[in-house]
Amino acid sequence: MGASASASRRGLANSLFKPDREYKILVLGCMGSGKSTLCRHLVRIARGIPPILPYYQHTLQNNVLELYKAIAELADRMGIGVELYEAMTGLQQLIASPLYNEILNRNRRPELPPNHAFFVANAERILRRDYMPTESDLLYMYAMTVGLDQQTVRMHSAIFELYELPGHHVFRRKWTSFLNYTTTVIFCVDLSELCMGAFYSGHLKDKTLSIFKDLLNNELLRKSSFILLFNKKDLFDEWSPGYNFEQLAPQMRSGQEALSFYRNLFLHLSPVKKIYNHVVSLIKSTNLGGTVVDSLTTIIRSNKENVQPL
Ligand SMILES: Nc1nc2c(ncn2[C@@H]2O[C@H](COP(=O)(O)OP(=O)(O)OP(=O)(O)O)[C@@H](O)[C@H]2O)c(=O)[nH]1
Ligand SMILES: [Mg+2]
Repeated sequence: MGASASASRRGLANSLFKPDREYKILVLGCMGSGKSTLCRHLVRIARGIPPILPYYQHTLQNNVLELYKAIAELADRMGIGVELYEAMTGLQQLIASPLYNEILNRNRRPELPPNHAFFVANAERILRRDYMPTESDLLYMYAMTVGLDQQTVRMHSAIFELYELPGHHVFRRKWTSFLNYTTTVIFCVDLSELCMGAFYSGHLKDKTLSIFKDLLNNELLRKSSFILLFNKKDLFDEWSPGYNFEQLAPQMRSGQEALSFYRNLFLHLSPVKKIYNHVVSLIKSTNLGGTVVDSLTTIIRSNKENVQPL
């Protein structure tokens, strides 16, 4: 986005937000759908200063070690390369062996941790003793959120209380306690799920849609507005070619058709509420937090009377 566009957005937002008003934003979605990644984007935009990078060193190194374990276990389950990996002493040999490629060739990517390709490519650098994370490394990092993650950010003279609630099903049972006085729910949907068997017949079946439906129907969120972020478009684009989407609905011929169909299922859940929505890749494009800020601005402008400050 150019300087003048962001300046005009800032001007618009400044005229809409009352300086001393606070807005409660709840970031929800299934486990791993991108909630923390989004919050980091928003905080980065709002504060304008880089995160404290050394703080994330061990999490990223742990992501590499988790990957090592996952490759070895998956290879074991697939009955390949057992001898190979037993004879190996470290991650680099494991990755350099034909084993990882064989897993990819047999299309078992969804069973590995998210963004394994990034961690495979950068394993050596990340495991170095003097490793210092970069800001772009942080985009690929995964640490399950436990409990409540809350940050206060000031954007355009409005104060946002940003709450991320964890997506794991054990924690989802507690979401209800946090719904009151919510201005806006930002709900993240992981599009890569559409290319996983479990989405059609396993534990992911009807899950994300029904969670979102329950939120829409929740009395505590009656006055809240909703932003849907269909995230991980990059992974979807990588995995969807050749995938059989007829499992989703008959005559789905391409990934694009499947994505539109799935998106409409969400958007048609509420005939009355306008649901703002974006298809994004939180790790590939810049200014994605800005996309969300634009929607928040529009919501607050169009619902000035209805949207509740805290
Ligand atoms: N490829 C890709 N990966 C993404 C994208 N957005 C997030 N991720 C990755 O997905 C993983 C999970 O992201 P998080 O933001 O931690 O997910 P979360 O929703 O906070 O997960 P929980 O806290 O466990 O509920 C991380 O490894 C991110 O790097 C995206 O657009 N594309
Ligand atoms: Mg999280």
